[in-house]
Amino acid sequence: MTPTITAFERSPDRGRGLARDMRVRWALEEVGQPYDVRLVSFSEMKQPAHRALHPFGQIPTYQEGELVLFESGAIVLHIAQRHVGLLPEDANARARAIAWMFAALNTVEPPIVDRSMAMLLERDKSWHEERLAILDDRVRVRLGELCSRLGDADWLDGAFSAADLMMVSVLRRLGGSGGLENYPNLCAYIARGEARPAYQRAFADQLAVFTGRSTSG
Ligand code: GTB
Repeated sequence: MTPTITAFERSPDRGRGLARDMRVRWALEEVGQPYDVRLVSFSEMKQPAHRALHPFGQIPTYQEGELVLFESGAIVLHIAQRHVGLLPEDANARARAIAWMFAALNTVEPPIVDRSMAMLLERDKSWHEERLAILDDRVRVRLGELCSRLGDADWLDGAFSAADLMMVSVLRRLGGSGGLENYPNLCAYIARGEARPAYQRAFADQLAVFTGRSTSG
């Protein structure tokens, strides 16, 4: 059964692949699962029909037959569990990869999102600079810790897995902020993720929504 995901009809990032449908597209490309995309407008996302799929009126959602999922982490985990290629076979290695997925979403992503929300919504506030310094510091702490753990390794724990897919997706949101410059190993890690053919296909497909160009053929 071909799953259907939802994505922004008009993404504010203008096709830079920062909205959370990108990580779902990437996972589906990694496992070779074809999928359909239903584009939704901001107003559609808040209508009852979409809220029946996503209680918070957001993207992405994932529909596969009777199954409806929301939350990009849950969706990527579902894809990784149902297909070969995104999680190790060994039970302990699999548990560690899932722990890293949670770390990406629960420990690394929050300070990054807080920072980007401050840049987006709070720039005109008198306290913006002061708050930004605090948020930058929180991001720096997490990046420093991640940088130390990754060291010279290619991926977080052995072979590429859904953990790396999620961590690279989260770190990409810092692109252009200057926040990654002091961490050459993290920059190289992101570049390794972005160089994967599955990433490239997913990126091209979400960009095509913005440019209106077809990616098939
Ligand atoms: N925890 C949920 C998940 O991981 O799936 C969060 C889902 C979420 O935040 N969805 C956003 C959304 O639907 C899109 S991805 N927002 C509309 C709303 O809440 O009304 C977040 C996002 C949006 C845009 C950019 N950008 O333009 O750079 C980056 C990230």
